[in-house]
Amino acid sequence: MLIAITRKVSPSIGRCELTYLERAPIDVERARLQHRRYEEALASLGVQVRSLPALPDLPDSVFVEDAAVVLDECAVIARPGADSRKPEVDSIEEVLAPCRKLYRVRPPGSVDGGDVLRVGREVFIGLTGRTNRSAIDQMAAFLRPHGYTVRAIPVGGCLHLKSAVTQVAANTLLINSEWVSKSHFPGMRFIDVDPSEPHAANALMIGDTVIYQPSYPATRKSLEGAGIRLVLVDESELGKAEGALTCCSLVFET
Ligand code: CIR
Repeated sequence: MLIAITRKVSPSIGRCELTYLERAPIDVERARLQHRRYEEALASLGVQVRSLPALPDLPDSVFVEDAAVVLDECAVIARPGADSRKPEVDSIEEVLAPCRKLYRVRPPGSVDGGDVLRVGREVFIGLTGRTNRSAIDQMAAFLRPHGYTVRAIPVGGCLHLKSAVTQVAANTLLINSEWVSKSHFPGMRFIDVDPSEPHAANALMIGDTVIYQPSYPATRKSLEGAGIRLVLVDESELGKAEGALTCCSLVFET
């Protein structure tokens, strides 16, 4: 059975980290409502949702994906690149401790879970403003004994690797190749985001269904044309905090 860890939207979300977006007012109630719909979409797909309480002092803590990387055999507690986000890992570590053997990224390493894309036994990790070589080397050492190959992937123009590429079906990646090169993913099939929708590459695959945002109709057509079943969830309010779909949960097998 799949479990999804989520966290309620912090009342301080308006003070979130921003890298590529100008600050715009965030309607906290609307963000909460959209986030509840996201949790309901996960539940409708048979996922058991464990929704953690909001952390008022940690503006970005709704984006639980960045605090850890959970694999079948173990989990890595991340060390987020933004200082304001480093304390987010403590409560996630508590939640994961009974579920997995844990590894921890140590200084000078920093990594956001949003930079980590697992496809089968390959773990692709974006080199970004948040994630550095030291963390990638540490993760390679943790994961190699479990049979994973870790690859460092240059990313440019967006916050995280998974802003640029996510998995949407077996062997199939949804990609914005302006931000990450297809050459790093040999043997994969690709669906390109529509050029008018650069932010459209972040999708959350749950089994054979993909949770996707309604705000990218052109890319959505390509996904549907490829026979991919979509469940639409609007997370546009959290989009103002540079969040998307994968970042709002940690999904793993119980
Ligand atoms: C940040 O800049 O860290 C947050 N405002 C957004 C994080 C989004 N996380 C993700 O895509 N994995």
